[in-house]
Amino acid sequence: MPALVLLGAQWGDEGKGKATDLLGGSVDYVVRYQGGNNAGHTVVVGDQKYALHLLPSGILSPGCTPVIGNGVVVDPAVLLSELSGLNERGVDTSKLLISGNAHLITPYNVTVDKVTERFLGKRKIGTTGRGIGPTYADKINRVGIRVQDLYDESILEQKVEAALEQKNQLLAKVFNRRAIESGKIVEEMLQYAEQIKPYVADTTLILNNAIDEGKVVLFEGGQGTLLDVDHGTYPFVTSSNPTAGGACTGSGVGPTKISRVIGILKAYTTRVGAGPFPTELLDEDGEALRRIGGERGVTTGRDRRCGWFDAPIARYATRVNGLTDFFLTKLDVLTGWEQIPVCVAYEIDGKRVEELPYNQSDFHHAKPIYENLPGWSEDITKAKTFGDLPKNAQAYVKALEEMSGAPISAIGVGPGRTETIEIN
Ligand code: 2SA
Ligand code: GDP
Ligand code: MG
Repeated sequence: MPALVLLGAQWGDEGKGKATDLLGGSVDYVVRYQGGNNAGHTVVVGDQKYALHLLPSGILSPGCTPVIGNGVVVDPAVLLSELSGLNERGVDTSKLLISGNAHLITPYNVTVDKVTERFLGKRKIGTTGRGIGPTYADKINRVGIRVQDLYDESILEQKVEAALEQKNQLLAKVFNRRAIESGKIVEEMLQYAEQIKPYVADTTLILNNAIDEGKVVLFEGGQGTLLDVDHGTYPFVTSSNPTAGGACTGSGVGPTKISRVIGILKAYTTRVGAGPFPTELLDEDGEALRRIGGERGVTTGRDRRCGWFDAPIARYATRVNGLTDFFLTKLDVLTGWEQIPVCVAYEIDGKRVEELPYNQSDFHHAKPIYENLPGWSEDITKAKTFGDLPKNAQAYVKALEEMSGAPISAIGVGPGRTETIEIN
């Protein structure tokens, strides 16, 4: 198994951090390939809880080399504070590698993110306000600042000036804000340069060499399939590619090296931020899922929107990612419901539709068609094998597997490392 991808099958927060950590002991490298510190990945080890935003979850596995790939956007201040926070808790972070080609989130990117959201008002995306979209916009506009630019002051100055020229006009004319001084930005970015230097590397070369030597590389996605800028619910998406193809472009490892793509799938559905969500529950069931599942943003602290499982979304994730298998998470959260509705298809303008519609308006109008599956009331958090689960819980898992189009190879029954059922 040279390389595998682990990614979110829904709108993020499916439990990718826990799943990555679970595999961390058997892989040599864990690579973030997109996104930045908008991600919030929770890992619970014994009585310790870690919330990772930018660093790969593999950083908590001692034998594993964590890598920030070229496709990631890096806020240097956040990077350094996350590293020192982990060091204070005794975690060794010295093996970290950061691609010199990764783009840097600058203070003006954060400003533009926040100002744009305010300007959009009711039509806002509900971003995390971490500067993610504007940094990727600069990358595509070819006015981005990369990690390697920190090590050539005159290049850094020229690039920051170029990036600010248009922005300052926009800030002044449209948003009525003061111009941002390039000198101050350069000064701030240079402060971080020396501290980051030991980690900077040609990560593409290192990862390809590692794979050639038989090492195992795990690509850890941030956010989820429906937040993908190409395949998600555009424009209510993040600005990168969490889907499987992003692992290749975001790391410089070719698709022929990847033999397994695992979709992390929550036993119900959640979403943070704005945008369509057919199975969303605005009643006491939604409130109960949020409370029992602890559904609150790990980065922004926002309440997550909650709803029942949506099978067309799972099938879509199987398709666009070429999933080989699923890890089903948070099954324990559903304990106690007499009946559990599952969305099997949509009704759109009076017609039954089996698959996720590509048309944005159709998805906005999609009404879920539910099938009720019988629930269970027994505590399942101590279950170690599939056979330990109550019959109705087994049937729920089997039904989801059938509807989703790929086998379920693990089931989460609690947040802890050991609260997982592996299925061979
Ligand atoms: P951005 O900041 O430009 O990426 O926001 C664009 C949309 O992407 C959503 N998004 C997320 N959705 C779920 N989880 C994310 N990470 C945090 C978490 C979120 C948090 O683990 O809980 O703390 O709020 C994440 N990151 C981005 C975002 O809500 C917008 O809809
Ligand atoms: P990620 O962004 O996909 O890594 O997920 P988050 O960390 O944002 O949110 C998932 C939450 O669910 C975290 O609080 C995890 O500790 C928790 N979690 C993960 N798997 C399970 C599970 O199987 N059961 C329960 N109850 N909690 C889980
Ligand atoms: Mg999260």
